[in-house]
Amino acid sequence: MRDLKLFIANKKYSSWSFRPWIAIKVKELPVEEVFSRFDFASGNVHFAEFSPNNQVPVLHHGDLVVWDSLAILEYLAELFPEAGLWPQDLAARAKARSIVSEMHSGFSALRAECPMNMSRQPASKNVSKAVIANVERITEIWKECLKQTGGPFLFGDFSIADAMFAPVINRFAIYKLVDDPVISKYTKVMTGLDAWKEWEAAGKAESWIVEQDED
Ligand SMILES: N[C@@H](CCC(=O)N[C@@H](CS)C(=O)NCC(=O)O)C(=O)O
Repeated sequence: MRDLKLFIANKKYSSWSFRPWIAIKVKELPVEEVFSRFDFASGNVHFAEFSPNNQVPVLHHGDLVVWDSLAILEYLAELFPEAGLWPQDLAARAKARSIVSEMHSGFSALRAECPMNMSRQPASKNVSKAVIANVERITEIWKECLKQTGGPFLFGDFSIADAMFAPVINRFAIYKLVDDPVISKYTKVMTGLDAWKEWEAAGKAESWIVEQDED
């Protein structure tokens, strides 16, 4: 497979980039990474060189351009069916798509108040009731999936569901939002992945600061 390029931004902060990136690494897909750092002062105008909506992530496959993290993951799942990006079982796949869609279209309070940040030292923070409700709902989803499948990932093997929730693992940890043994175990599984360690180390090594993602 030639000419597959994933355009991403800062590993410290870019939660949307992290989703397809971690799936590509875990499944060892032949996709080249192209890094382009944030420049919010300019409105990230340089993203227009490769992105139709001025955002990352974006996947280029030859002349084809696919944007939006979930659309990219769906395309990769079709391009590499043997990778098992979605669960094999029809009912499990439907459930995985349901929770992925809930993540993609929801939890805005958590995303706005608690940005992903690979360098933040874990410390609790005052959050709104809306964030607490988001955290409770995500905890409920994860616990139900892990109970039903037995883990170690949400649907047994690593899938798009784990990739889509990966930034939430970081948010829960750095803002100390959950204290639950099942969530701790799942967090250890995710943060123990070589792919996770590689992304985190690269994020920590970045010196650029995005003020609105720091507190
Ligand atoms: N729904 C989109 C969101 C993409 C998005 O918000 N990306 C952020 C980076 S994590 C971005 O490019 N921000 C730059 C900007 O909006 O100027 C997705 O899933 O890919």
